[in-house]
Amino acid sequence: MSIETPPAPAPAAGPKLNHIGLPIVDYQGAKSTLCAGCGHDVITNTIISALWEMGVEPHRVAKMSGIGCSSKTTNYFLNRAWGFNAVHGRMPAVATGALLANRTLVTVGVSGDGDTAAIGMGQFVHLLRRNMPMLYLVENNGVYGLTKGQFSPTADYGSKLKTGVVNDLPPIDLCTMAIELGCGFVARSFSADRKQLLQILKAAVAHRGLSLIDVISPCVTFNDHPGSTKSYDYGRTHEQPLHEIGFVPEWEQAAQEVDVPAGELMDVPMPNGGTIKIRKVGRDFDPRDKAAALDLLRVSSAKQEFLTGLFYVEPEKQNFLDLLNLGPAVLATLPESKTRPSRAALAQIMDELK
Ligand SMILES: Cc1ncc(C[n+]2csc(CCOP(=O)(O)OP(=O)(O)O)c2C)c(N)n1
Ligand code: SF4
Ligand SMILES: [Mg+2]
Repeated sequence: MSIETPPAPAPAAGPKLNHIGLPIVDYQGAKSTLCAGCGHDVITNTIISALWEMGVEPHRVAKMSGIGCSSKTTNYFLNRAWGFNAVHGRMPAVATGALLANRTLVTVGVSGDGDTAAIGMGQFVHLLRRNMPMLYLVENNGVYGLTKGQFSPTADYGSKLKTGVVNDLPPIDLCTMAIELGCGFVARSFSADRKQLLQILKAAVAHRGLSLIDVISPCVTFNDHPGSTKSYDYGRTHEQPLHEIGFVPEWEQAAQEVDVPAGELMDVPMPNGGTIKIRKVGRDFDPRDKAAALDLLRVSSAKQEFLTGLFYVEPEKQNFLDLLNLGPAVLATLPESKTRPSRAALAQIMDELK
């Protein structure tokens, strides 16, 4: 009698891993407590996808935020990262301190239009001017969602609250301001345009200076009605993508180059690796041209257009840490003997002051 060997069981199909060997679950966070349908939650999921696809190591990320529904976002991704939920509008100062102490952190800041453009404006402008190497994403719904839907400084002139109140003040355009103040990566997207947002996020993570992404993110509870210019309906019917955009990281570059038709794309190589690929949609626009970007935004905001895409990129721009000429040492890990003067040195200083 012959005994047949049973076939070996097929290996169990495990979860898909990114290029550093981690499943996407390692990039997830706590369960969201925001209103069902809030644009901010779509952005959270897109941030998770972008960081996973880029193979960012979760323990190297510092998540920074202020106060608002938007600022809660950082709790909903990357459970294994560092995080600091700052006072309303004060995230830039905290992020600056964290980056100075440890320049190796991948810093992801999430803020709101109120947190950034109202109470936090004084801090935000200096973050732009300093070109701090971090991602700064504004979840822009035109209202203070957490405090029940008052207009914020990014609300469009003439847009209406649910109560019928009309906004009679002009908006602050965060993208124009960012370009003017020296930010080297400036983009706008729409939370319902997940495909575009994902590519912009990946390129922003690859940028070695400050990346500002202004994402229109509808507040379904207070600003998603007819008369609002930050609603899902308004966004879907008015969004005008400037171009099609893609980001190809270094490790995918070789495969991608095979099927790209010559002459169709504009390539923007990034100094730390990877390439932004831009395909024109109608108009000729080069996001490396600062004057053209400012002109484009001036004309489009005067017409109250909802333009999305990468408006400006200056890949080689020096960031704050370059400008300070900080050496490679990570201050947070230096021994105390190197970071504080000795008792004798302090005593000598005191003697000199007598
Ligand atoms: C110092 C201080 N002032 C005011 C408030 C009240 N407050 C909390 S969140 C918020 C506005 C949040 O708006 P935004 O940043 O647009 O976030 P959203 O909730 O719309 O996502 C305000 C005014 C506060 N928490 N702290
Ligand atoms: S109030 Fe608005 S911004 Fe806040 S969670 Fe609800 S829908 Fe989102
Ligand atoms: Mg808001």
